[in-house]
Amino acid sequence: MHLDLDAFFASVEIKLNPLLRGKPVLVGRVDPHGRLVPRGVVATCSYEARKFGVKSGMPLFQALKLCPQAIVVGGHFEEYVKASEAVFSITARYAPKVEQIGIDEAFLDFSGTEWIYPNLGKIAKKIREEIKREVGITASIGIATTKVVGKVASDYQKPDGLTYVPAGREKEFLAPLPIADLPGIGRKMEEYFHRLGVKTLGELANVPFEKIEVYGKFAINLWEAASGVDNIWFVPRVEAKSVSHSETFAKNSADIKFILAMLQKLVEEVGTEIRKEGYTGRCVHVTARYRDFRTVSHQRVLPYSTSCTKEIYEAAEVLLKELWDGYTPLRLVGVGISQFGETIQPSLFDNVREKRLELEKRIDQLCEKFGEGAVVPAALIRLGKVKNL
Ligand code: DCP
Ligand code: CA
Repeated sequence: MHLDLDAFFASVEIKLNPLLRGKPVLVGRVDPHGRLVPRGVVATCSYEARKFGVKSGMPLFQALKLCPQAIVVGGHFEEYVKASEAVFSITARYAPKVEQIGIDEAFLDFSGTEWIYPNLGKIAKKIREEIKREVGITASIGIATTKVVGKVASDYQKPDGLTYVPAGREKEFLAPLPIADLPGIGRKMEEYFHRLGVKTLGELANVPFEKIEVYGKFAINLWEAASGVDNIWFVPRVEAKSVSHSETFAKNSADIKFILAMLQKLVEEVGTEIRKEGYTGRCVHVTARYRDFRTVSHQRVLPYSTSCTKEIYEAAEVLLKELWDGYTPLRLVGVGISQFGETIQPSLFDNVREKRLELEKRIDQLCEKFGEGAVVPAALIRLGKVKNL
């Protein structure tokens, strides 16, 4: 299932100021201080503005020429983050695995849950209703067996749409759509295929493999995707507020012990940083980059907010094992935590958790006093060895 919020920044602005509802609204890009960038570009716009041909990325002056009555707003980035966090805490109530792609988009993986959710359409409806009720904005959802088709399906009936592509009907669903509807096809690629006489995804899927192969791996990916094969990976575009650390290895590695030791080191860094800042977070995310730069990331929302290295590591290890194929060498791993500031839910384990946290805070103090690495978990000693090889 793929979920994408509609005209996201604009929808949040409209929620903040209901007088804007039904009007063409442009959200301008803002600088890091939250001020509108003069002569800036459109970050996004309401669907009413889109009727005039306004698009995101367009210079504001050009957008205002197309639609002079448009109202320009923006700059409430904290509100966008808050809305995004509220949306993804709703999805976490239902989906066992959420892979957030940007600030307003995620894949919800329901595989293996057929016995609890025999009808995914119903769950999607519930998620959309809860988002509307609790966050006050609309989401479009695509349900399909693969990520690519799910993503195209969530775009299919935007805004406020729900599209379900039954298993086995993927190719048929994609066939009549223009090739530009496939994520990853940019303007140049589109023109190139047009020159070959290929306009729809059905036509793309029917080009013989030999003809695609010569244009390289990227073209092969798109060709496979047009046939409904799942192979496109997405890299997060906008980072929500989070603390994360990553490291590119001196040498690509497929050694699980080395990779887990590296993960542990990065979690230690993340943990130390958030404890120092006094944050606790609920959403742990892990990224792995293959030697060919293919980048995959997974995240998991914990049942409670934490700043405890051990707890973050436990979640991170599971995530890494889920997303890495286990044999292709990696060039980088990263780990982070977000969704700060939620209240800690009391649990039976609170006593144990508190003691663990106390211990970690004491280690932080020792490290501050005697320098980084004064107290390290045994697993990290391996890193020293590997690095010296
Ligand atoms: N964004 C941005 N600059 C861009 C594109 C997007 O700042 N060039 C921001 C603003 C968007 C948000 O990211 O609201 C999400 O981007 P989407 O591409 O998903 O666009 P929208 O959510 O605005 O519209 P849609 O309804 O088409 O998903
Ligand atoms: Ca969106």
